Amino acid sequence: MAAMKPAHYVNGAFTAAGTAFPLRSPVDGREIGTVPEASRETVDEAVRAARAAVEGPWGRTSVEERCAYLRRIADGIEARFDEFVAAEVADTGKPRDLAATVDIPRAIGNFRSYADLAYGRPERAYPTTVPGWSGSGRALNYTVRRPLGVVAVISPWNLPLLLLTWKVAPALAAGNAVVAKPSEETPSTATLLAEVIDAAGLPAGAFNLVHGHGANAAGEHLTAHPGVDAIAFTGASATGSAIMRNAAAHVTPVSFELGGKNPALVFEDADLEEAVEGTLRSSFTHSGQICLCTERVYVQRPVYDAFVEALAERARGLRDYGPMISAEHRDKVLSYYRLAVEEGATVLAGGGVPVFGDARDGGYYVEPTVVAGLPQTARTVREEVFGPICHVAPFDDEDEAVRLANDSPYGLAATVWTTDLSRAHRVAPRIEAGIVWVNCWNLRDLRTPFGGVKASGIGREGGEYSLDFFSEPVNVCVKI
Ligand code: NAD
Ligand code: 6OD
Repeated sequence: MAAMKPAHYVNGAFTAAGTAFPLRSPVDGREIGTVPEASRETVDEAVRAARAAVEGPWGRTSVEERCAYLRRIADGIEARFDEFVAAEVADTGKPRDLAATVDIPRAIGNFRSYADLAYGRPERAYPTTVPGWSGSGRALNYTVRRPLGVVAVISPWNLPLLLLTWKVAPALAAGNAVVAKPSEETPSTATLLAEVIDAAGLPAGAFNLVHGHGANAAGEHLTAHPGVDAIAFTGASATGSAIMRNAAAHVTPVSFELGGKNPALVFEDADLEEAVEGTLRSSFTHSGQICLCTERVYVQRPVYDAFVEALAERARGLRDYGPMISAEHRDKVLSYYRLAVEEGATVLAGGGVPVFGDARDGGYYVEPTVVAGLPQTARTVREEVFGPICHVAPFDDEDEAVRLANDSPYGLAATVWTTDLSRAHRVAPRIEAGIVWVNCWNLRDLRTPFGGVKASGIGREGGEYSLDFFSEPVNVCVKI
Protein backbone atom coordinates (compact mmCIF):
# COMPACT_ATOMS: atom_id res chain seq x y z
CA MET A 1 0.00 0.00 0.00
CA ALA A 2 1.19 3.56 -0.79
CA ALA A 3 2.61 5.57 2.14
CA MET A 4 0.01 7.48 4.13
CA LYS A 5 0.26 11.25 3.66
CA PRO A 6 -2.09 12.93 6.12
CA ALA A 7 -2.49 16.68 5.64
CA HIS A 8 -4.21 19.52 7.48
CA TYR A 9 -7.24 21.10 5.78
CA VAL A 10 -7.56 24.77 6.67
CA ASN A 11 -9.79 27.35 5.04
CA GLY A 12 -10.51 25.07 2.09
CA ALA A 13 -6.85 24.21 1.35
CA PHE A 14 -4.62 21.24 2.15
CA THR A 15 -1.26 21.85 3.79
CA ALA A 16 1.40 19.69 5.42
CA ALA A 17 2.85 22.57 7.42
CA GLY A 18 4.66 21.62 10.63
CA THR A 19 7.26 19.13 11.80
CA ALA A 20 6.46 15.59 10.63
CA PHE A 21 6.23 12.64 13.01
CA PRO A 22 6.17 8.96 11.97
CA LEU A 23 3.02 6.88 11.63
CA ARG A 24 3.56 3.19 12.45
CA SER A 25 1.54 0.11 11.55
CA PRO A 26 0.36 -1.62 14.76
CA VAL A 27 0.40 -4.90 12.80
CA ASP A 28 4.19 -5.08 12.39
CA GLY A 29 5.62 -1.83 13.77
CA ARG A 30 6.75 -0.60 10.31
CA GLU A 31 6.67 3.11 9.47
CA ILE A 32 3.83 3.60 6.99
CA GLY A 33 3.84 7.37 6.63
CA THR A 34 4.44 10.67 8.34
CA VAL A 35 2.02 13.12 9.93
CA PRO A 36 2.46 16.90 10.11
CA GLU A 37 2.15 18.37 13.63
CA ALA A 38 -0.03 21.50 13.57
CA SER A 39 1.63 24.45 15.25
CA ARG A 40 -0.22 26.97 17.42
CA GLU A 41 -0.30 29.24 14.33
CA THR A 42 -1.92 26.55 12.15
CA VAL A 43 -4.55 25.91 14.82
CA ASP A 44 -5.16 29.64 15.12
CA GLU A 45 -5.53 29.93 11.34
CA ALA A 46 -8.09 27.10 11.39
CA VAL A 47 -10.12 28.75 14.16
CA ARG A 48 -10.06 32.08 12.32
CA ALA A 49 -11.17 30.37 9.08
CA ALA A 50 -14.02 28.70 10.96
CA ARG A 51 -15.10 32.03 12.46
CA ALA A 52 -15.09 33.67 9.03
CA ALA A 53 -17.20 30.79 7.66
CA VAL A 54 -19.79 31.20 10.43
CA GLU A 55 -19.97 34.92 9.73
CA GLY A 56 -19.91 34.35 5.95
CA PRO A 57 -21.62 32.10 3.39
CA TRP A 58 -21.70 29.00 5.63
CA GLY A 59 -23.51 30.95 8.35
CA ARG A 60 -26.20 31.96 5.84
CA THR A 61 -26.99 28.41 4.65
CA SER A 62 -30.46 27.04 5.32
CA VAL A 63 -30.94 23.71 7.08
CA GLU A 64 -32.06 22.25 3.72
CA GLU A 65 -28.77 23.27 2.12
CA ARG A 66 -26.71 21.89 4.98
CA CYS A 67 -28.58 18.57 4.88
CA ALA A 68 -27.90 18.37 1.14
CA TYR A 69 -24.18 18.85 1.86
CA LEU A 70 -24.31 16.09 4.49
CA ARG A 71 -25.88 13.70 1.99
CA ARG A 72 -23.24 14.59 -0.59
CA ILE A 73 -20.51 13.83 1.97
CA ALA A 74 -22.13 10.45 2.73
CA ASP A 75 -22.22 9.68 -1.01
CA GLY A 76 -18.59 10.79 -1.32
CA ILE A 77 -17.41 8.40 1.41
CA GLU A 78 -19.45 5.62 -0.17
CA ALA A 79 -17.86 6.25 -3.57
CA ARG A 80 -14.39 5.80 -2.01
CA PHE A 81 -15.46 3.03 0.38
CA ASP A 82 -12.50 0.68 -0.26
CA GLU A 83 -9.97 3.47 0.18
CA PHE A 84 -11.52 4.43 3.51
CA VAL A 85 -11.52 0.80 4.67
CA ALA A 86 -7.88 0.33 3.65
CA ALA A 87 -6.80 3.53 5.42
CA GLU A 88 -8.65 2.59 8.64
CA VAL A 89 -7.12 -0.90 8.60
CA ALA A 90 -3.63 0.50 7.93
CA ASP A 91 -3.79 2.95 10.85
CA THR A 92 -5.45 0.68 13.43
CA GLY A 93 -4.58 -2.88 12.33
CA LYS A 94 -8.20 -3.87 13.01
CA PRO A 95 -9.63 -6.80 11.01
CA ARG A 96 -10.79 -5.61 7.58
CA ASP A 97 -14.20 -7.08 8.19
CA LEU A 98 -14.72 -4.81 11.22
CA ALA A 99 -13.77 -1.68 9.28
CA ALA A 100 -15.94 -2.72 6.31
CA THR A 101 -19.03 -3.62 8.34
CA VAL A 102 -18.89 -1.14 11.23
CA ASP A 103 -16.48 1.80 10.97
CA ILE A 104 -17.00 3.04 7.43
CA PRO A 105 -20.73 2.18 7.00
CA ARG A 106 -21.42 3.86 10.36
CA ALA A 107 -19.53 7.00 9.26
CA ILE A 108 -21.75 7.15 6.18
CA GLY A 109 -24.76 6.47 8.42
CA ASN A 110 -23.80 9.35 10.72
CA PHE A 111 -24.05 11.88 7.84
CA ARG A 112 -27.30 10.42 6.48
CA SER A 113 -29.03 10.10 9.83
CA TYR A 114 -28.16 13.65 10.96
CA ALA A 115 -29.35 14.96 7.59
CA ASP A 116 -32.70 13.22 8.18
CA LEU A 117 -32.94 14.38 11.79
CA ALA A 118 -31.96 18.01 11.27
CA TYR A 119 -34.23 18.40 8.27
CA GLY A 120 -37.33 16.99 9.97
CA ARG A 121 -36.82 18.62 13.35
CA PRO A 122 -39.89 20.38 14.76
CA GLU A 123 -39.65 23.36 17.13
CA ARG A 124 -42.05 24.14 19.96
CA ALA A 125 -44.59 26.99 20.15
CA TYR A 126 -46.52 28.14 23.25
CA PRO A 127 -49.65 30.29 22.86
CA THR A 128 -49.59 32.37 26.07
CA THR A 129 -52.22 34.23 28.08
CA VAL A 130 -51.17 36.26 31.13
CA PRO A 131 -54.27 37.45 33.06
CA GLY A 132 -54.04 41.02 34.40
CA TRP A 133 -51.16 41.98 32.10
CA SER A 134 -51.64 45.55 30.83
CA GLY A 135 -52.60 45.19 27.19
CA SER A 136 -54.03 42.03 25.64
CA GLY A 137 -51.91 39.71 27.83
CA ARG A 138 -51.67 37.36 24.86
CA ALA A 139 -48.57 36.29 22.98
CA LEU A 140 -47.08 33.53 20.90
CA ASN A 141 -43.79 32.12 22.17
CA TYR A 142 -41.75 30.02 19.81
CA THR A 143 -38.25 28.61 19.95
CA VAL A 144 -35.62 28.76 17.26
CA ARG A 145 -32.18 27.17 17.43
CA ARG A 146 -28.96 28.96 16.54
CA PRO A 147 -25.58 27.33 15.95
CA LEU A 148 -22.98 27.84 18.68
CA GLY A 149 -20.37 29.12 16.22
CA VAL A 150 -16.91 27.52 16.10
CA VAL A 151 -16.83 23.99 17.47
CA ALA A 152 -13.70 21.98 18.35
CA VAL A 153 -13.96 18.23 17.81
CA ILE A 154 -11.31 16.00 19.39
CA SER A 155 -11.51 12.28 18.69
CA PRO A 156 -9.66 9.08 19.70
CA TRP A 157 -7.97 6.28 17.74
CA ASN A 158 -10.19 3.28 18.39
CA LEU A 159 -13.04 4.00 15.93
CA PRO A 160 -11.37 6.88 14.13
CA LEU A 161 -13.80 7.84 11.36
CA LEU A 162 -16.92 6.64 13.17
CA LEU A 163 -16.29 8.77 16.25
CA LEU A 164 -15.07 11.79 14.29
CA THR A 165 -18.14 11.85 12.03
CA TRP A 166 -20.41 11.15 15.02
CA LYS A 167 -19.61 14.73 16.10
CA VAL A 168 -18.79 16.46 12.80
CA ALA A 169 -22.10 15.51 11.15
CA PRO A 170 -24.45 16.98 13.81
CA ALA A 171 -22.17 20.00 14.34
CA LEU A 172 -22.38 20.87 10.62
CA ALA A 173 -26.09 20.02 10.42
CA ALA A 174 -26.75 22.55 13.20
CA GLY A 175 -24.85 25.22 11.26
CA ASN A 176 -21.55 25.37 13.15
CA ALA A 177 -18.11 25.56 11.61
CA VAL A 178 -15.80 22.79 12.79
CA VAL A 179 -12.12 22.51 13.64
CA ALA A 180 -11.39 18.81 14.12
CA LYS A 181 -8.31 17.12 15.52
CA PRO A 182 -8.24 13.33 15.17
CA SER A 183 -5.90 11.15 17.20
CA GLU A 184 -2.23 11.39 16.27
CA GLU A 185 -2.32 7.57 15.93
CA THR A 186 -5.04 7.54 13.25
CA PRO A 187 -4.91 10.56 10.92
CA SER A 188 -5.62 8.86 7.58
CA THR A 189 -9.40 8.49 7.27
CA ALA A 190 -9.80 12.02 8.69
CA THR A 191 -7.70 13.29 5.80
CA LEU A 192 -9.81 11.32 3.30
CA LEU A 193 -12.90 12.84 4.93
CA ALA A 194 -11.47 16.34 4.35
CA GLU A 195 -10.98 15.42 0.68
CA VAL A 196 -14.60 14.27 0.43
CA ILE A 197 -15.85 17.42 2.16
CA ASP A 198 -13.74 19.54 -0.19
CA ALA A 199 -15.22 17.72 -3.20
CA ALA A 200 -18.74 18.18 -1.78
CA GLY A 201 -18.19 21.92 -2.12
CA LEU A 202 -18.73 23.16 1.44
CA PRO A 203 -17.75 26.84 1.75
CA ALA A 204 -14.12 27.32 2.82
CA GLY A 205 -13.68 27.23 6.60
CA ALA A 206 -16.89 25.31 7.37
CA PHE A 207 -14.79 22.23 8.08
CA ASN A 208 -11.12 22.39 9.09
CA LEU A 209 -8.79 19.58 10.08
CA VAL A 210 -5.57 19.84 12.05
CA HIS A 211 -3.31 16.92 12.95
CA GLY A 212 -1.05 16.48 15.92
CA HIS A 213 -0.68 15.39 19.51
CA GLY A 214 -2.80 16.36 22.51
CA ALA A 215 -1.12 17.81 25.61
CA ASN A 216 1.03 20.91 24.95
CA ALA A 217 0.34 20.43 21.25
CA ALA A 218 -2.40 20.82 18.62
CA GLY A 219 -5.16 19.33 20.84
CA GLU A 220 -4.45 21.66 23.72
CA HIS A 221 -3.88 24.69 21.46
CA LEU A 222 -7.34 24.03 20.03
CA THR A 223 -9.29 23.33 23.22
CA ALA A 224 -7.69 26.29 25.04
CA HIS A 225 -8.32 28.65 22.11
CA PRO A 226 -10.49 31.64 23.08
CA GLY A 227 -12.12 31.57 19.63
CA VAL A 228 -13.69 28.16 20.22
CA ASP A 229 -17.36 28.28 21.30
CA ALA A 230 -17.80 24.61 22.30
CA ILE A 231 -15.75 21.43 22.65
CA ALA A 232 -16.96 17.93 21.78
CA PHE A 233 -14.45 15.37 23.01
CA THR A 234 -14.22 11.59 23.06
CA GLY A 235 -11.30 10.00 24.85
CA ALA A 236 -9.87 9.13 28.23
CA SER A 237 -11.36 10.55 31.45
CA ALA A 238 -7.99 12.05 32.49
CA THR A 239 -7.80 13.90 29.17
CA GLY A 240 -11.36 15.14 29.74
CA SER A 241 -10.23 16.66 33.06
CA ALA A 242 -7.28 18.38 31.36
CA ILE A 243 -9.51 19.79 28.61
CA MET A 244 -12.05 20.94 31.19
CA ARG A 245 -9.38 22.89 33.07
CA ASN A 246 -8.57 24.79 29.86
CA ALA A 247 -12.23 25.18 28.92
CA ALA A 248 -12.94 26.70 32.35
CA ALA A 249 -10.91 29.79 31.44
CA HIS A 250 -13.52 30.83 28.84
CA VAL A 251 -16.50 28.93 30.29
CA THR A 252 -16.58 26.95 27.05
CA PRO A 253 -19.36 24.31 27.02
CA VAL A 254 -18.21 20.70 26.72
CA SER A 255 -19.70 17.40 25.63
CA PHE A 256 -17.57 14.53 26.91
CA GLU A 257 -17.65 10.82 26.06
CA LEU A 258 -15.01 9.25 28.30
CA GLY A 259 -13.75 5.96 29.67
CA GLY A 260 -15.58 2.98 31.12
CA LYS A 261 -15.20 -0.19 33.17
CA ASN A 262 -18.35 -1.79 31.90
CA PRO A 263 -20.09 -4.61 33.78
CA ALA A 264 -22.00 -7.57 32.37
CA LEU A 265 -24.52 -9.30 34.66
CA VAL A 266 -25.29 -12.91 33.79
CA PHE A 267 -28.31 -14.24 35.71
CA GLU A 268 -28.95 -17.95 36.31
CA ASP A 269 -31.98 -17.83 33.98
CA ALA A 270 -29.93 -16.49 31.04
CA ASP A 271 -29.57 -18.43 27.82
CA LEU A 272 -26.03 -19.47 28.74
CA GLU A 273 -24.77 -20.04 25.22
CA GLU A 274 -26.04 -16.60 24.14
CA ALA A 275 -24.53 -15.00 27.24
CA VAL A 276 -21.13 -16.61 26.59
CA GLU A 277 -21.13 -15.61 22.90
CA GLY A 278 -22.37 -12.12 23.77
CA THR A 279 -19.71 -11.63 26.46
CA LEU A 280 -17.04 -12.91 24.11
CA ARG A 281 -18.07 -10.19 21.66
CA SER A 282 -18.49 -7.48 24.27
CA SER A 283 -15.10 -8.17 25.87
CA PHE A 284 -12.97 -8.93 22.81
CA THR A 285 -14.33 -7.07 19.77
CA HIS A 286 -11.55 -4.83 18.41
CA SER A 287 -9.35 -6.47 21.05
CA GLY A 288 -11.26 -4.71 23.82
CA GLN A 289 -10.45 -1.25 22.44
CA ILE A 290 -14.04 0.01 22.39
CA CYS A 291 -15.23 2.19 25.24
CA LEU A 292 -18.35 -0.02 25.49
CA CYS A 293 -16.40 -3.25 25.97
CA THR A 294 -17.06 -5.39 29.03
CA GLU A 295 -14.17 -5.61 31.49
CA ARG A 296 -16.15 -6.86 34.55
CA VAL A 297 -18.35 -9.94 34.30
CA TYR A 298 -20.57 -10.94 37.25
CA VAL A 299 -22.24 -14.35 37.05
CA GLN A 300 -24.93 -15.76 39.34
CA ARG A 301 -23.41 -18.57 41.42
CA PRO A 302 -25.41 -21.60 40.15
CA VAL A 303 -24.17 -21.05 36.58
CA TYR A 304 -20.78 -19.50 37.43
CA ASP A 305 -18.54 -22.54 36.81
CA ALA A 306 -20.23 -23.51 33.53
CA PHE A 307 -20.14 -19.93 32.25
CA VAL A 308 -16.50 -19.30 33.17
CA GLU A 309 -15.34 -22.58 31.66
CA ALA A 310 -17.15 -21.87 28.38
CA LEU A 311 -15.99 -18.23 28.18
CA ALA A 312 -12.35 -19.13 28.86
CA GLU A 313 -12.44 -21.92 26.28
CA ARG A 314 -13.94 -19.62 23.62
CA ALA A 315 -11.39 -16.88 24.47
CA ARG A 316 -8.51 -19.34 24.10
CA GLY A 317 -9.88 -20.25 20.66
CA LEU A 318 -9.95 -16.68 19.31
CA ARG A 319 -7.62 -16.25 16.33
CA ASP A 320 -8.62 -13.39 14.04
CA TYR A 321 -7.95 -10.41 16.27
CA GLY A 322 -6.10 -7.15 15.78
CA PRO A 323 -3.25 -5.53 17.70
CA MET A 324 -3.16 -2.80 20.34
CA ILE A 325 -2.90 0.61 18.70
CA SER A 326 0.72 1.31 19.73
CA ALA A 327 3.72 -0.15 21.52
CA GLU A 328 2.94 2.19 24.42
CA HIS A 329 -0.65 0.96 24.71
CA ARG A 330 0.47 -2.69 24.39
CA ASP A 331 2.88 -2.12 27.28
CA LYS A 332 0.11 -0.55 29.36
CA VAL A 333 -2.22 -3.51 28.73
CA LEU A 334 0.54 -6.02 29.52
CA SER A 335 1.27 -4.14 32.75
CA TYR A 336 -2.36 -4.85 33.76
CA TYR A 337 -1.93 -8.54 32.86
CA ARG A 338 1.03 -8.61 35.29
CA LEU A 339 -0.85 -6.55 37.90
CA ALA A 340 -3.78 -9.01 37.84
CA VAL A 341 -1.38 -11.85 38.73
CA GLU A 342 0.36 -9.74 41.40
CA GLU A 343 -3.06 -8.98 42.88
CA GLY A 344 -3.74 -12.73 43.12
CA ALA A 345 -5.86 -13.46 40.03
CA THR A 346 -6.19 -16.86 38.44
CA VAL A 347 -5.53 -16.58 34.70
CA LEU A 348 -8.12 -18.69 32.86
CA ALA A 349 -7.19 -17.69 29.30
CA GLY A 350 -4.38 -15.74 27.66
CA GLY A 351 -2.31 -13.45 29.82
CA GLY A 352 0.60 -12.91 27.46
CA VAL A 353 1.79 -12.09 23.96
CA PRO A 354 0.85 -14.43 21.09
CA VAL A 355 3.51 -15.84 18.78
CA PHE A 356 2.44 -15.94 15.13
CA GLY A 357 5.73 -16.83 13.48
CA ASP A 358 5.29 -14.07 10.91
CA ALA A 359 5.57 -10.26 10.56
CA ARG A 360 2.90 -9.78 13.24
CA ASP A 361 5.50 -10.74 15.85
CA GLY A 362 6.91 -7.22 15.31
CA GLY A 363 3.45 -5.75 15.99
CA TYR A 364 1.58 -4.85 19.16
CA TYR A 365 -0.52 -7.95 19.87
CA VAL A 366 -1.68 -9.28 23.23
CA GLU A 367 -3.72 -12.40 23.97
CA PRO A 368 -7.44 -12.27 24.78
CA THR A 369 -7.41 -12.76 28.54
CA VAL A 370 -9.89 -13.96 31.18
CA VAL A 371 -9.01 -13.69 34.87
CA ALA A 372 -10.90 -14.48 38.07
CA GLY A 373 -10.58 -14.49 41.82
CA LEU A 374 -9.96 -10.82 42.61
CA PRO A 375 -11.78 -8.73 45.22
CA GLN A 376 -13.87 -5.78 44.07
CA THR A 377 -11.16 -3.45 45.48
CA ALA A 378 -8.41 -4.75 43.15
CA ARG A 379 -7.05 -2.18 40.68
CA THR A 380 -7.62 -4.73 37.89
CA VAL A 381 -11.34 -4.60 38.73
CA ARG A 382 -11.54 -0.81 39.14
CA GLU A 383 -9.30 0.72 36.44
CA GLU A 384 -10.02 0.86 32.71
CA VAL A 385 -7.51 -1.27 30.78
CA PHE A 386 -8.92 -0.68 27.29
CA GLY A 387 -7.63 -4.03 26.08
CA PRO A 388 -8.84 -7.63 25.69
CA ILE A 389 -9.18 -8.58 29.35
CA CYS A 390 -12.17 -9.29 31.57
CA HIS A 391 -12.43 -10.30 35.21
CA VAL A 392 -15.18 -12.76 36.17
CA ALA A 393 -16.73 -12.93 39.67
CA PRO A 394 -19.80 -14.62 41.19
CA PHE A 395 -22.88 -13.03 42.82
CA ASP A 396 -25.82 -14.46 44.75
CA ASP A 397 -28.86 -12.25 44.14
CA GLU A 398 -30.20 -9.29 42.16
CA ASP A 399 -29.34 -6.69 44.81
CA GLU A 400 -25.76 -7.87 45.01
CA ALA A 401 -25.47 -7.87 41.20
CA VAL A 402 -26.65 -4.25 41.02
CA ARG A 403 -24.38 -3.22 43.90
CA LEU A 404 -21.33 -4.77 42.22
CA ALA A 405 -22.18 -3.22 38.85
CA ASN A 406 -22.50 0.22 40.43
CA ASP A 407 -19.37 -0.08 42.56
CA SER A 408 -17.15 1.70 40.02
CA PRO A 409 -15.87 5.21 39.34
CA TYR A 410 -17.24 4.79 35.80
CA GLY A 411 -20.76 4.48 34.41
CA LEU A 412 -20.83 4.17 30.63
CA ALA A 413 -22.53 0.93 29.56
CA ALA A 414 -23.76 -2.33 31.05
CA THR A 415 -25.09 -5.62 29.71
CA VAL A 416 -27.73 -7.78 31.38
CA TRP A 417 -28.25 -11.42 30.37
CA THR A 418 -31.57 -12.89 31.53
CA THR A 419 -34.66 -14.56 30.06
CA ASP A 420 -36.84 -13.06 32.82
CA LEU A 421 -38.33 -9.90 31.29
CA SER A 422 -39.54 -8.55 34.62
CA ARG A 423 -36.05 -8.90 36.00
CA ALA A 424 -34.61 -7.10 32.97
CA HIS A 425 -36.97 -4.15 33.46
CA ARG A 426 -36.32 -4.13 37.21
CA VAL A 427 -32.52 -4.27 37.00
CA ALA A 428 -31.77 -2.03 33.98
CA PRO A 429 -32.91 1.30 35.50
CA ARG A 430 -31.04 0.56 38.75
CA ILE A 431 -27.67 0.41 36.98
CA GLU A 432 -25.64 3.62 37.09
CA ALA A 433 -24.79 3.82 33.38
CA GLY A 434 -25.84 5.80 30.33
CA ILE A 435 -26.62 2.67 28.30
CA VAL A 436 -27.93 -0.73 29.40
CA TRP A 437 -28.18 -3.57 26.86
CA VAL A 438 -30.40 -6.56 27.63
CA ASN A 439 -29.44 -9.83 25.89
CA CYS A 440 -27.37 -7.92 23.34
CA TRP A 441 -24.38 -5.60 23.11
CA ASN A 442 -23.57 -2.56 20.98
CA LEU A 443 -26.81 -2.83 19.05
CA ARG A 444 -26.96 0.84 18.10
CA ASP A 445 -29.80 3.11 17.00
CA LEU A 446 -28.22 6.46 16.13
CA ARG A 447 -31.20 8.41 17.47
CA THR A 448 -30.80 7.18 21.04
CA PRO A 449 -28.96 9.06 23.81
CA PHE A 450 -25.33 8.01 24.06
CA GLY A 451 -22.98 8.87 26.93
CA GLY A 452 -22.07 8.07 30.48
CA VAL A 453 -22.40 9.05 34.12
CA LYS A 454 -19.71 9.59 36.80
CA ALA A 455 -16.20 9.55 35.24
CA SER A 456 -17.63 8.31 31.93
CA GLY A 457 -18.72 11.66 30.62
CA ILE A 458 -20.78 14.81 30.59
CA GLY A 459 -23.93 15.13 28.52
CA ARG A 460 -25.42 12.92 25.86
CA GLU A 461 -24.80 12.70 22.13
CA GLY A 462 -26.85 10.91 19.48
CA GLY A 463 -29.92 12.03 17.54
CA GLU A 464 -31.60 15.12 18.94
CA TYR A 465 -29.23 15.11 21.92
CA SER A 466 -26.33 16.02 19.65
CA LEU A 467 -28.37 18.62 17.78
CA ASP A 468 -29.28 20.14 21.15
CA PHE A 469 -25.65 20.31 22.28
CA PHE A 470 -24.51 21.90 19.02
CA SER A 471 -27.14 24.68 19.11
CA GLU A 472 -28.64 27.27 21.46
CA PRO A 473 -32.41 27.61 21.85
CA VAL A 474 -33.65 31.18 21.47
CA ASN A 475 -37.15 31.94 22.66
CA VAL A 476 -39.06 34.56 20.64
CA CYS A 477 -42.13 36.09 22.30
CA VAL A 478 -44.49 37.99 19.95
CA LYS A 479 -47.32 39.99 21.46
CA ILE A 480 -50.69 39.32 19.86
P1 NAD B 1 -6.92 10.15 24.72
O1 NAD B 1 -7.74 10.87 25.71
O2 NAD B 1 -5.50 9.87 25.04
O3 NAD B 1 -6.89 10.93 23.34
C1 NAD B 1 -8.09 11.32 22.69
C2 NAD B 1 -7.83 12.57 21.88
O4 NAD B 1 -7.53 13.64 22.78
C3 NAD B 1 -6.64 12.46 20.93
O5 NAD B 1 -6.99 13.15 19.73
C4 NAD B 1 -5.54 13.19 21.68
O6 NAD B 1 -4.56 13.75 20.83
C5 NAD B 1 -6.33 14.29 22.36
N1 NAD B 1 -5.70 14.84 23.57
C6 NAD B 1 -4.90 14.20 24.46
N2 NAD B 1 -4.53 15.05 25.45
C7 NAD B 1 -5.12 16.25 25.18
C8 NAD B 1 -5.13 17.51 25.83
N3 NAD B 1 -4.46 17.71 26.98
N4 NAD B 1 -5.85 18.52 25.28
C9 NAD B 1 -6.54 18.32 24.14
N5 NAD B 1 -6.55 17.15 23.46
C10 NAD B 1 -5.86 16.12 23.99
O7 NAD B 1 -7.72 8.82 24.39
P2 NAD B 1 -7.31 7.66 23.41
O8 NAD B 1 -6.15 6.92 24.03
O9 NAD B 1 -7.18 8.21 22.04
O10 NAD B 1 -8.63 6.75 23.46
C11 NAD B 1 -8.86 5.82 24.47
C12 NAD B 1 -9.73 6.38 25.56
O11 NAD B 1 -10.88 6.97 25.00
C13 NAD B 1 -10.25 5.32 26.51
O12 NAD B 1 -10.24 5.82 27.82
C14 NAD B 1 -11.68 5.10 26.06
O13 NAD B 1 -12.57 4.61 27.03
C15 NAD B 1 -12.06 6.48 25.63
N6 NAD B 1 -13.17 6.44 24.66
C16 NAD B 1 -14.42 6.78 25.09
C17 NAD B 1 -15.50 6.72 24.20
C18 NAD B 1 -16.91 7.06 24.61
O14 NAD B 1 -17.75 7.19 23.72
N7 NAD B 1 -17.21 7.22 25.88
C19 NAD B 1 -15.27 6.32 22.90
C20 NAD B 1 -13.98 5.98 22.51
C21 NAD B 1 -12.93 6.05 23.40
O1 6OD C 1 -21.52 3.87 18.41
C1 6OD C 1 -21.36 5.05 18.75
O2 6OD C 1 -22.07 5.96 18.36
C2 6OD C 1 -20.29 5.38 19.65
N1 6OD C 1 -20.22 6.65 20.04
C3 6OD C 1 -19.43 4.42 20.04
C4 6OD C 1 -18.39 4.64 20.92
C5 6OD C 1 -17.51 3.68 21.14
C6 6OD C 1 -16.40 3.85 22.00
O3 6OD C 1 -15.31 3.36 21.86
